[in-house]
Amino acid sequence: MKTKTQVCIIGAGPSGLILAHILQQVGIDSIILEKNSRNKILNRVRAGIIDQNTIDVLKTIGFSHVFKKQGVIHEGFNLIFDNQCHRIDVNELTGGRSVALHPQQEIVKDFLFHRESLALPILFNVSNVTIKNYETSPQISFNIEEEDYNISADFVIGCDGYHGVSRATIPKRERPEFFKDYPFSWLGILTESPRVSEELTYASHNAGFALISSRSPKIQRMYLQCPKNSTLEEWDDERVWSELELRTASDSNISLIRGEIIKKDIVSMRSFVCEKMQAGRLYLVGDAAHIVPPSAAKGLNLAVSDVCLLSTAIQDYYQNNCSNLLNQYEGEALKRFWRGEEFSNFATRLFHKPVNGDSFDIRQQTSALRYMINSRAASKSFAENYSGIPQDFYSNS
Ligand code: RFL
Ligand code: PHB
Repeated sequence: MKTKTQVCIIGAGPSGLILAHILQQVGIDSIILEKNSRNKILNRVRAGIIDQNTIDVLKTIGFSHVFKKQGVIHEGFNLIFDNQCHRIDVNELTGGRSVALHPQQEIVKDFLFHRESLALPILFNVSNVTIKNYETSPQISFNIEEEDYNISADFVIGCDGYHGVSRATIPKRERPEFFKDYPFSWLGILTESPRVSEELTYASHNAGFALISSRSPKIQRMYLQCPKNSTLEEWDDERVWSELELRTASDSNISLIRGEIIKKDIVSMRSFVCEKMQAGRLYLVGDAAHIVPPSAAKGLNLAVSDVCLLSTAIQDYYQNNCSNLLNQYEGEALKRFWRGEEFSNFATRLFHKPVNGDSFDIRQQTSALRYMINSRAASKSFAENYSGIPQDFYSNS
């Protein structure tokens, strides 16, 4: 096994795999260390929607074939409230920007298979990852099946998600962190049933939020707002379907078709940001540094935004012996992250039933939804954020 590399990447989620791919394309070598098995990472169900910025990145780095498939590009979405269905035409409102239904497992699969086809190093079932000397010359030690291993690297990149070890390596007193917990969760289901609409449907109802998304023409992904401490035992299939039907009922022809529920999970809703994204030669990327509630489908896109900034900076370091972009990484990434965080928080408040909300809160929410539907300025602003703020927005601020 190699014991030296230019970039050691912790975590084989989308951040780690896409970063390794971009680095490889510009001749920079990396090793990926992943704590889970290959099978587990290939079967992890998470994001469904990617925005225009991520679509553009995937196209640029050689994955454009995905977007030629029918039904992948979504030019808008449906929003149901007061039992009326409104279509938000994202493409028209933004002058040509869209989102894509491209499930996270497909992204992980594509990048993993590609890396394996090139026989590039990725180690699974790695435990006890420890990062030392990250200020000057990183040393990464770990175990695989009780055996000890060590790697030295020019850089170590934490792509190991919210619960990873990389962020925790930086002393807590050096990490300014911001946290917001929401007073509800999501119950997610995967069901074997046909697609009922060509685009996603978000519903804001007195009984709570619901979302109809999809994974394939035969497998649908749906979510329901549920109490924060809800357990799966409280949600038998009959209750799930009747709540989904109640919350998504409307004057449109979107009508759920019940099928077998093949997976149920509870998703926590929280916002978190660690403003220390660099410590010496250790950098944090994606969920390792920050998370958003999934209401506005932003988390993976913000991770890909970090990957782009950092890969360009690492390339500049090796090709031009210049550290300026590396030094700017944290500030640039945080500017983009806080935009996504604010929008995710906004969408969460807009769509969800306020918990313990008094009649004042509920009237404010209704007014905000009406404004979003009826004001071109408001729907334009939503569409601009949902499809991903273009990168040139950040060039002068
Ligand atoms: P990940 O995907 O968590 O990957 C981290 C990887 O690191 C590994 N790891 C370690 N490896 C080695 N040593 C350790 N000590 C390690 N600790 C952890 C893990 O096993 C894993 O393989 O982070 P990454 O790559 O930054 O990607 C972030 C995205 O996964 C996340 O932002 C999105 O899933 C968020 N999200 C969505 N984002 C979107 O842009 N669009 C969506 O439609 C969308 N839907 C969602 C979502 C997140 C959801 N949940 C479950 C919170 C829907 C849901 C329900
Ligand atoms: C999903 O398909 O999992 C999904 C889609 C849109 C969201 C959140 C999750 O806003």
